[in-house]
Amino acid sequence: MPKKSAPIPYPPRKPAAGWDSIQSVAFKIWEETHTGRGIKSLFQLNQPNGFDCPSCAWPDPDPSDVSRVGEYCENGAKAVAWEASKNTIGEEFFREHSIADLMNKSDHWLEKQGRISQPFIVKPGSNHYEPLTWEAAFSSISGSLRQLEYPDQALFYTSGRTSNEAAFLYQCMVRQFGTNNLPDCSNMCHEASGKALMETLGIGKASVTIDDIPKAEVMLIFGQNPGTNAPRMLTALQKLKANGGKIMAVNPLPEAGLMQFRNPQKPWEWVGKPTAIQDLFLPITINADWALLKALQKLLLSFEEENPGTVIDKPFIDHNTGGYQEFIADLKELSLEKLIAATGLAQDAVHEAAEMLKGKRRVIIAWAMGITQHSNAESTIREFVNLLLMLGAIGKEGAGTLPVRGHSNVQGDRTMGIWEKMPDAFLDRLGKAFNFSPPRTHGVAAVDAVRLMLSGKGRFFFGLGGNFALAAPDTQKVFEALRLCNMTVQVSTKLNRSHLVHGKTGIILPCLGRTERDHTPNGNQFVSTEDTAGRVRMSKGDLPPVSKHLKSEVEIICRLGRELLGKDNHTNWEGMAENYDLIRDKIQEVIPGFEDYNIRVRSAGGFYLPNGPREGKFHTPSKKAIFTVNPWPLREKRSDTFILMTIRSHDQFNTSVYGMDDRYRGIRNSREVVLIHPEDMQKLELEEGDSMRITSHFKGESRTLEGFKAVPYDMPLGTLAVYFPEGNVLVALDNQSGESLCPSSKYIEASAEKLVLS
Ligand SMILES: Nc1nc2c(c(=O)[nH]1)N[C@H]1C(S)=C(S)[C@@H](COP(=O)(O)OP(=O)(O)OC[C@H]3O[C@@H](n4cnc5c(=O)[nH]c(N)nc54)[C@H](O)[C@@H]3O)O[C@H]1N2
Ligand SMILES: Nc1nc2c(c(=O)[nH]1)N[C@H]1C(S)=C(S)[C@@H](COP(=O)(O)OP(=O)(O)OC[C@H]3O[C@@H](n4cnc5c(=O)[nH]c(N)nc54)[C@H](O)[C@@H]3O)O[C@H]1N2
Ligand SMILES: [Mo]
Repeated sequence: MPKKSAPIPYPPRKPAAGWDSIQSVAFKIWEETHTGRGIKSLFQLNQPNGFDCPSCAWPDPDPSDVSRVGEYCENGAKAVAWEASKNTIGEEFFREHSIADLMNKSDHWLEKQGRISQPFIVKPGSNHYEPLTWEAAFSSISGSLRQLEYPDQALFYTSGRTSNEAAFLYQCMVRQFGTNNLPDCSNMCHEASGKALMETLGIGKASVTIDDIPKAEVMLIFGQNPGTNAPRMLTALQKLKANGGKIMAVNPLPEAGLMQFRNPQKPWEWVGKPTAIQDLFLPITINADWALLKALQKLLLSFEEENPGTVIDKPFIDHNTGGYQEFIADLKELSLEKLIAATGLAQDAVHEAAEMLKGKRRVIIAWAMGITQHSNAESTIREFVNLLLMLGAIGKEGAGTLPVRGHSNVQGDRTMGIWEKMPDAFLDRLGKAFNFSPPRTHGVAAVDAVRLMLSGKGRFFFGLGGNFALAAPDTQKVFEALRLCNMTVQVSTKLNRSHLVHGKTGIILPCLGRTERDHTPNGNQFVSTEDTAGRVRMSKGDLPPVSKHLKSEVEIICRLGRELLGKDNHTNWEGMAENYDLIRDKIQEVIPGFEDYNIRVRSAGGFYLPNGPREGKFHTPSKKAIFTVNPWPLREKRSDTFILMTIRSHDQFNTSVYGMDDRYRGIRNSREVVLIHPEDMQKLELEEGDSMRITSHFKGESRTLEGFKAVPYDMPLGTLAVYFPEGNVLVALDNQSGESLCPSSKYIEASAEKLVLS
């Protein structure tokens, strides 16, 4: 049972998935596609020979386990329907709507207009997009790039929907142009996980596969809302429960998806009693997870001292790890009372959590943005590793790390070299395979990209997917930064804010989506992606493209590569644009683990990339897993302020807003809300629905959001939540982790008051 200060009748909590979600999907598909374009594609979704779901990065089951009616969830289905829309944006649309007019429309309205059907340009001084040919687009973009004084004035952003093939060619083109400025959405997402895991375990990825989950005795889920953001994970959790495993959820909010679940693939579960997913819910204070982990470690150590040899896996530690003595010495210095007080949790609840772990070896820790989007995220993640290592819970079935990735191919993009600081070994092999000398100076990550543009040194911005203007922190500064560029280019499927906040010249290049057929003179092509568990699989769209003027991301990059790098450039851009096997041959040459890529990617279910910790091997400099000492990292705040987090609703995929409801949280018809505890409402003399003013504070600067309505919510005292991306206006650019540079989108110190309208 949640330990909380007062019972709260509101809002109603709904079981995740089940009949409601089936109705909701049916509605979206009808609304978006009219003719069943979306329904046809649902049957192809995550099938071994279909396309990879464009929504989250949750792994597919093995081919033998895949449901024949489609391996999908409500939110995957919404993402497909959203992309498979029959509506298009053409010349008339931009003639009718000026950019200033479109700036007044909501983000939902913009994307709702349908797919962009041809390239468009807004010329210096103009307020309207107008059509341009692909030839003119490539020549204008390469002209602008060639005019730069040096290559590091250009920024090449990537969002995580980009395929392996497109991402690999993109970084190859960018590095041949001469820069490592390859910021990506991962910089604002799981960057801290990659860093902390690489240091301690030798690989920045999950150590478990989907098959490990049902085998775990205990699964801890920190700072994640799987019911909304990785719904197919609930099916795996249901299997774990059926096997007698226990689930502990650590989250300031009681998220419905973890409270109750009905499997959308099993109609017989749509009625009747839903499965309770979590066994223990710990409603932690925002960002106090580090303190909880230290408290659990201390309690486990005391259990071990009472019954030596039953809790801590000494043989595992002696054989496989380094740094244990220093870790224990530091742990003993900490005060249990002080740690528990910092968590905001009841003492009993923390003891219950420790009891749940006592004597267990098969333990998995999963986490997402509630952990990574903090200035001290890396310390928390290193404590996950410390806890797992104490129990010997790594490198065996049913045990290990599970950072749950966001975008469907964000992990693959990084494997392909989308990183501002790829190691020298990768650059050496890339240079050899393409006969050039890659630049060695590190590039900039997302937040530094904004700083570079603001300083006037970043003059050109290229976005391969995504919506940088709204996804990056400090909306006003990002807008300012993009507007300072000579040119901004966006490769996109749908209209978004980043098209309206443009450089002196702005260009939109419309591309094929995952669901669509990618036909070249060499026949239909497929691409590939890597999921959260490191499995690579093919993705082949089947729908006819919504417009004949669309190009694949691969072709766009190849055409630009040729135009930019000139006729004498040795890369076979033309060949690779028509035959993606040639790209995969090059990937195989450059990146370890892709041996026989073209053969293995064609096998049902694809193949797993090598993963050291999964096999009990740690590729750190000492070849051991590393215990770390992480000094008290929690921030102090003023007693009269709140800590605010920015979260996702059930009706959005990042900045793509499908609708105004957040069904599982019982919120309807509006995203302009502030979730707040009823006692805090009383203190501020707020009634439900009153307008609020939120002022965030960071290093003497303040930022304001006005007019959002108060919604009483079951959450810890002193915390607030607003939705991302609306809340980004409150996130200071400098409010970021010093290690991975990830913005602290879940920790915004803010004051709140009732907005009195005069
Ligand atoms: N349908 C859908 N699916 C998605 C996305 C989407 O927008 N829509 N986005 C995709 C992407 S890119 C990503 S990265 C993932 C994001 O998936 P999530 O990480 O689940 O997304 P968020 O809504 O950001 O939620 C974070 C959770 O962390 C909790 N939280 C906040 N602060 C803290 C804290 O300090 N400690 C703890 N323990 N918990 C905290 C919040 O209450 C919330 O439940 O989902 C992916 N999948
Ligand atoms: N305050 C706050 N800020 C955050 C977060 C948060 O929780 N709070 N989360 C962060 C996280 S985890 C992430 S991952 C980032 C997300 O940042 P991004 O990845 O930049 O944003 P998205 O909203 O996913 O991008 C949506 C756009 O992508 C385009 N698109 C969709 N499909 C395709 C495709 O197949 N190809 C191409 N080329 N384009 C396509 C469409 O035009 C659509 O409008 O935001 C980050 N920002
Ligand atoms: Mo993400």
